[in-house]
Amino acid sequence: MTNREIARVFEHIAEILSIQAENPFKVRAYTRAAQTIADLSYPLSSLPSQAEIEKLPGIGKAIAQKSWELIQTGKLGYYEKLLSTPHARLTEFLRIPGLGPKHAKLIYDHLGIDSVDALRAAAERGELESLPGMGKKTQAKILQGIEQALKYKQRSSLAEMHPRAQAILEQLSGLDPVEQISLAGSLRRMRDTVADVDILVASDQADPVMDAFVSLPEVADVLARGPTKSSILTRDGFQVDLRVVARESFGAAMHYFTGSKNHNIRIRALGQEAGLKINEYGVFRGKRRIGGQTEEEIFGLLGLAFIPPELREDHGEIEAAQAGELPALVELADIRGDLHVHSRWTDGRNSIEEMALAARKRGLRYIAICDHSSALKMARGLDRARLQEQMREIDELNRKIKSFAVLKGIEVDILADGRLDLEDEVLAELDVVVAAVHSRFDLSRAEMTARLVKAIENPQVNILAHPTGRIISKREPYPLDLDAVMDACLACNTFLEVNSFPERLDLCDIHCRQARDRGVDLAISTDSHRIDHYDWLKFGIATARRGWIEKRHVINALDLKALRRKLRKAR
Ligand code: DGT
Ligand code: CA
Repeated sequence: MTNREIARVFEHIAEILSIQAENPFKVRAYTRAAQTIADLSYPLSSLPSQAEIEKLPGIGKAIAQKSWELIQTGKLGYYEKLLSTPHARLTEFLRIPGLGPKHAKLIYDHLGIDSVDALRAAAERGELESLPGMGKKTQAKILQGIEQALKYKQRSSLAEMHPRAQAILEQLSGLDPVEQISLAGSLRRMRDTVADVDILVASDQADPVMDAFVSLPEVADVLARGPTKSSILTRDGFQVDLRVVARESFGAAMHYFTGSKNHNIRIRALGQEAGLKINEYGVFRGKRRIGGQTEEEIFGLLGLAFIPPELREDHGEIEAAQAGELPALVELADIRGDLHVHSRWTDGRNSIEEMALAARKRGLRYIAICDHSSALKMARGLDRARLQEQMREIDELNRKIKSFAVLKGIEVDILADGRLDLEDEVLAELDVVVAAVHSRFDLSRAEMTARLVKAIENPQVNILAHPTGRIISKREPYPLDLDAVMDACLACNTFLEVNSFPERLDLCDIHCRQARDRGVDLAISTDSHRIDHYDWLKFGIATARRGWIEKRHVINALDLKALRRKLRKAR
């Protein structure tokens, strides 16, 4: 069974248990285990024993035992028993916004409804409104939730959504009654994919803000227009939720609606231990409100330093904050150069000079021109002769251009057997060698690992580009023993890339964290094919920040002299 399949079993168990109103701690244990397993970089089934599974974070004995049973037999007795209850079918209802486990069970218990189609029909006939504790309003909300769930099952990429959200934010921030405004939700945490856009406004006049929001030019459909919350559907098909709160609650609402949910649950529990109630309105001791205007205040009342949004996943950030050991995350301004840039010589749109000047204008001090090698025929990859011609152009440019350096590089293809697409003595003339896989994604895990390790061990190679080959929502990472890859990097002083290309973000956040833990340094690169692609650097930075990466882990945060030293040592 794959990690995904195992994680799915545990997620489903958690959902069934929540509908059965089981102990919330038990439900959460399964959710956490599912998350841990889904995020692993190697197959759970490669672990030799139940005891090894139990060592994973967030997996206790009972779940380790169930994992082992699944791996050994492909089945799980406990799960099969749950599946035979009617509640297993009701988990479909949890995909409907506004419909929680309690209502799911209530609807089933009273009406015997166990499918979304039947639920929709019942809601349309008005049969839900008479159920205890429901009413017309809830019924309408469920109906709307069903429409929504059917329309938008997919998540969009961060890079696709971020600029659109920003555009909406800018239009609203100009309004008079808007005192403060911010993105919230997964977009503020800079997750690589997001389901919707969450925006938060502080204002004492919600009405005009809501009016402006639902009449934005982007709006295709108004899903809800309320005094504190409105939702729209944009023309390009994504949902934006706007919440307006009082200024004194802005920090509390920001914290709550930024999430993640798992992080919030932990923070609320910490509050409880300290005798405090923390919700989206503020921090309360008994009836008395003692904070909530800023997020800093909330963390402060718990004795914690400010936790950057990118870290709020309950992946250890709360423990780190308690110990005073939060990482000093890398920032956009730390970056000195870009070590993966294309030009018109292959599939880029701009000349080397244009790429250089645009980078300098953005405050960078160097770029490495890394065009493709000849194996990549689609991109008119460079052979030895053209590469040498390109190197002469770069020499000339460097004589001309001031306070900036263009490094000679290549994005050399890694052939199926791990050899490179250019001879070592050609590569030796370059400043930076970036190696990448662009073909034969079908190798086995062992073959792919050996292929990459061989490239990493080549003394000419400095950086492994987009190491896992994933294309967000389109192509899974190829099977790979990333631990072995990282060990090879460490042994040979080779670095891993965080590719900022919107569909890649590869390494991903979790793999960045793994690199940090293993001591492998990173290059955060844009892979720009035209000058405006430099904008993508912020997504690479965000990905690295989500992986707890600090400036000291990033080789292109070094100035040119230190970078050259670092690279020379590697070659
Ligand atoms: P998404 O939309 O799936 O990309 O991810 P988020 O994190 O933006 O999730 P969303 O939009 O459903 O909710 C925004 C935030 O609101 C979420 O990160 C945390 C908070 N939140 C939502 N539902 C709950 C909840 O049931 N409990 C708690 N503690 N927080 C919640
Ligand atoms: Ca969201």
